[in-house]
Formats: sequence, C-alpha cells, structure tokens
Amino acid sequence: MASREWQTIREYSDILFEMHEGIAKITINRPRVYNAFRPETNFQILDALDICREDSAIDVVLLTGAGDKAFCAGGDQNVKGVGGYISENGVPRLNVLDVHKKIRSLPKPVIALVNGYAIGGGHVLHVICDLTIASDNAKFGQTGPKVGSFDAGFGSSYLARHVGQKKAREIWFLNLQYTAEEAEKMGMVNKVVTLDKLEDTGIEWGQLIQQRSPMAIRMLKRGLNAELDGQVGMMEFAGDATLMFYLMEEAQEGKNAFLEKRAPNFKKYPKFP
Ligand code: S0N
Repeated sequence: MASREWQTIREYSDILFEMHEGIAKITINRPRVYNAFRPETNFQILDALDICREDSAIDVVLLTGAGDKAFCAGGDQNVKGVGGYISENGVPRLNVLDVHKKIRSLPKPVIALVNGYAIGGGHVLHVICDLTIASDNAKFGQTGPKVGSFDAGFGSSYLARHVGQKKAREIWFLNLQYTAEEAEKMGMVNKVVTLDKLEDTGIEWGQLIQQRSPMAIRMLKRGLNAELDGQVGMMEFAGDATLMFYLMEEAQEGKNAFLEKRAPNFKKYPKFP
C-alpha cells in the first residue's frame, strides 16, 4: 500500500474521519467487535457525512472498517435491547436507517472499501454505498433471520437490484456467507483486489471521479436513485434541477425583475427543441 498522509477532520470515539487530497475516509473503529455499530457510531457517521456534504473541498467519500478482519458486523449485539440498539442515554434506536438515507442523499459518491466481513447491517452498509471495492479476504452475508433482525428496506430492495430477486431471497432466507469473488460475480461488488491494494484502489477510483464533472456525477446519482426512492428520489432530482436552473441567467431575470419592479423579459432566452 502506498503511504499517504491522512489528516484528521474531526475526532470521534467510534470512527476515524480523515481526508487526503479531497478524498474523505470514514473508518468504523471498533475492531474488538468486528466494527459492529452502536447508536453512537451511527450518530458519529451522520455527523461526518454532514461535513462531507457541506465541505466543498471533499469530492468523494470512502467508507471502511478498522483492521483486517471486518468492514462491519452489523448492529452491536451487546447493546441490542427491546425496541432497538440502546444508546448511552438508554434510548433504543435503529438510527442506522438515517445513515442509509444520508449516504443515498449525499450529492457525492460514497465508495465502500470492504476489508473483511460485511455481515448483517454491515452488509447493508456496503449495499447502500454507490460503489464497492472488496479485498480478496472479504466475506459477505446476512444473518438477520438467524439473530432476530431484518432489513426489508434498501438492504433488501436495493440488494435485489444488484443481484436479482432470487439471489436476494437466497441471501436473506438462507444466511450463507459468500466470498469476494462470488460477490463480484453476483454484481454486488465492483472490483476485488488484494487487501494491501484496497485503499490504493479506493484512492485511484476517487481520483478518477475527481477528474469528472461533479454536477454530472451528482445528477447521475440522483437519477440512478430516483426510481427506487420514489417521490423522495424525484424530490432530490428536482431539487438539483432547480439548483441548475438557479445557475442560469433566465432564473436571475425573474428575481431581478421582481426586485427592480418591472416585468420580466424571458423572451431573450432560447427555447431548445
Ligand atoms: C462476523 C462473524 C461471521 C465473524 O465470525 P468469526 O470470525 O468466527 O469471529 P467471532 O469470534 O464471531 O467475532 C469476533 C469478535 O467480534 C465480536 N462480534 C462480531 N460481530 C459482532 C456483533 N454484531 N456485535 C457484537 N459483537 C460482535 C464477537 O463477539 C467476537 O468477540 P469476542 O471474541 O470478544 O467474543 C461473526 O462474528 C458474526 O456472525 N457476527 C454477528 C453478525 C450479526 O449477526 N450481526 C447483527 C445482524 N443484525 C444487524 O446488523 C441489525 C440490523 C439492523 O440494525 C437494521 C434493522 C433494520 C433496518 C436496517 C438495519 C441495518 O443494520 O442495516
């Protein structure tokens, strides 16, 4: 692996949040429990994703797990209670769903670097990401029906878009584990590399994306999400269409005419066929 300097963006207890030349990296840092998440982990990921959204110096986000054993083993079973995972203030939550929504909504690509087990809610996390690069030691699978949980949301419906309905049902009903090679063949992983090349490949892909038009990438993500996300997807797509309209002189003319107390002159703008 090439050596590179990662600068800490913000310090947290459960995650590392760093940046290198416009590429942010969120690392779930709970290796003792195979990077399983608790509510606090998800709050911290949500905060980091907010920074990724607001900071125009960040172009691409990498999501990974600490160590060489696991990307993420899902919800931390030590804090699973009645009604969800119990946070430090005693409130049960399923706030990983907020993480799913935020990753889908982020107008920048999120690349999962799967460095070991992606199991249960950890598997769902990589499914949600825009792209997945896996190390050749990675293992993928669902445990939900075995351990008393399930994700019938994006963790099922978006997975089925990747691997097809039959395979998605197999993954969820049988709870088998799959190698990185099998996952790539199924279409739920973009590329498999050796563990020592995982971060380098994530950076390479991030750098390629950095050379592309950010608005084109943003609109493509919106368009690819829109169908599955229904009205919310259309809202986000339409929001970005509005953003593009606001960048046009035609939209400025309407506002300027209002402020100058005159009729707007939209005739001067071309109508395209
Ligand atoms: C990952 C597995 C297969 C690895 O097996 P292996 O190699 O035999 O290692 P272990 O000895 O089992 O594990 C090593 C240490 O890590 C601890 N650990 C592993 N996973 C967890 C975990 N999830 N929670 C807490 N601790 C964990 C082990 O205990 C062990 O520590 P020590 O040595 O101290 O005992 C294997 O570990 C495994 O199967 N893990 C459990 C995977 C699992 O079932 N995860 C939970 C699945 N459910 C969810 O994720 C919840 C889903 C959810 O929250 C949700 C709900 C609605 C909508 C969406 C979601 C969503 O999450 O997306």
